[in-house]
Amino acid sequence: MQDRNHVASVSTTHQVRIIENGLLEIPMLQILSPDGVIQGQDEPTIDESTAQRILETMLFTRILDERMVSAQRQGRISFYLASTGEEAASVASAAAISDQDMIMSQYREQGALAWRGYTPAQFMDQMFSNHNDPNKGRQMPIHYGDKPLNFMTISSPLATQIPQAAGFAYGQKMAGLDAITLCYFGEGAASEGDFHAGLNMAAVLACPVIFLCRNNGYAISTPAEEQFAGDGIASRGIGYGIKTIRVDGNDPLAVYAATAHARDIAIKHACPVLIEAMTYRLAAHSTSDDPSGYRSKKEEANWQRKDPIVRFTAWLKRKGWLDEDSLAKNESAMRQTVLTALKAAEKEPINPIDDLVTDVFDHVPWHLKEQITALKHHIQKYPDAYPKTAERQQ
Ligand SMILES: Cc1ncc(C[n+]2csc(CCOP(=O)(O)OP(=O)(O)O)c2C)c(N)n1
Repeated sequence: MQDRNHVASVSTTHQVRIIENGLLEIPMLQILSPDGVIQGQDEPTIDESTAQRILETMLFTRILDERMVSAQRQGRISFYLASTGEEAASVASAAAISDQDMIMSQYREQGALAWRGYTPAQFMDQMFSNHNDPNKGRQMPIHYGDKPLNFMTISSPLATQIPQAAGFAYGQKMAGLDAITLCYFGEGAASEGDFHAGLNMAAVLACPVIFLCRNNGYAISTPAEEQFAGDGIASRGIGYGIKTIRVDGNDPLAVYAATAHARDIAIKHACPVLIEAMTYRLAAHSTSDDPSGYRSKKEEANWQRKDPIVRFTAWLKRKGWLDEDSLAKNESAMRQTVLTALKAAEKEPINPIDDLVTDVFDHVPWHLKEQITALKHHIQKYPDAYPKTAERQQ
């Protein structure tokens, strides 16, 4: 009987050898240059209507983000998180999988949800926490979720979706489904223990899950270099025995190609794949953040030149797949649709305050009853501190 080696393979050396960063080169897949020119020889395999829809969805996401950051500044919603500059990482990856696949995201992947067909009204109802919000107003703005669209509800604690995605994908495999789970997260979330537990579980149990890390350089104000010393997040995938791709996250064609390839592998070999999408958070972390305190305008300008929407528009024009007049009309129609949906959602009543604690537990426990009574007294005492819609419900 042969000895077990406990590792993939063992070669022997007779000198002390240190294995360190840089020994394994992890290249970054890029198909479009920042000015929208195809790199390499192969024309990407993407059809015209998919390419046009990717551009439209990226544009919609940017318009939605701009509008909602303003809405927060005007005091109409409490909080917002923009994905400006990172639209390709979410939209082009969602475009490359099947609508039957599950998506478990962090909070900056509204582009993937827009791709799936979440409507402007649905976005707004959630953000205004009105009575149409399936979360019944219990979540902060941007914590979307939609069962029919196979989009798991977003939760704030970082990285919880990573082991959940491994488990969900394991279930898909056990059920014999031709489906995978696409799990998004940031490089900051990859510092959580859940990232390591989730990746190891997915590798050992051979779960058909794509882990897509948006490495946008910052976890709020903490730059990536203060967060880890290894070669990004890709090197960790290899460490866990997971097939790994590093991709230019601002190149929609590269993200699309990498994700489509990853999905094929995940289904064919029933295994996880890690994609590290190199991108940049052009936006502030959230409406509660001011990046001028921790990064330079010059750095931001460098990345503005790599804008995925500008890059993709240039390629579509070159390809003859873009009608500029209809794009301009489309853009103004999108602005109008977003604004109309916003105005409609803010007029809708919110749910009764009691919804905060009902249909969470079978029976409302005593401590939640006490809290809801105290809250109602507080609202009665300080009515001006609460939204008018809340007053109407009292
Ligand atoms: C467990 C946990 N710790 C800390 C936070 C606070 N927090 C919210 S977002 C964030 C940064 C996450 O950065 P990253 O994962 O890189 O995503 P990005 O915001 O850059 O898209 C932190 C620390 C949290 N939500 N959950």
